[in-house]
Amino acid sequence: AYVYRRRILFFLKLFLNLPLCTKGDEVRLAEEASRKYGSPTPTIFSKVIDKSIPADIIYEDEKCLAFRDISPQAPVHFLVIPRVPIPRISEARDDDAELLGHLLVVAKNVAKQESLDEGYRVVINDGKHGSQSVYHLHVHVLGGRQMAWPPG
Ligand code: DGP
Repeated sequence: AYVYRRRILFFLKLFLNLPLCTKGDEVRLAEEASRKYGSPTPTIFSKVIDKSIPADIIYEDEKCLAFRDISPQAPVHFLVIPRVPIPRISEARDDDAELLGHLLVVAKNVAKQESLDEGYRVVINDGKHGSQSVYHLHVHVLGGRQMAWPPG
């Protein structure tokens, strides 16, 4: 009965929890992720890259991918990630400059492809205080509504 209950909880978490994340959950996820940082376990984004889990990929090239965020915070919300698993922006090396520039160029091009003609926001969360929850560098692009400032 215990194993059965664990399995039910696992599937509930898998199919219900993730898409229903609240802001509080994001902070909790970030705290959990920051504790795990340094683990050799590939992140969920490695699985997006190797296509072992489904994602709505809207652009890809030899260096990066763009795909829609599973928990969109705006009418348009996509992520741009490098294929190489840099855990976070603060861990990028100075000689990653070309790759980092490429991610921004792709963010700009995909925003145009998504018709974000009125503007959009580009965000990189870093570490616990930045509420980073997935330790594979990603650039958020959010648009399709008026953004507020300052962010929470
Ligand atoms: P951050 O808090 O900056 O680490 O943002 C991580 C984002 O990644 C968050 O907005 C939700 C999104 N995300 C997490 N897991 C998945 C997934 O499996 N697929 C997709 N498409 N997005 C995901």
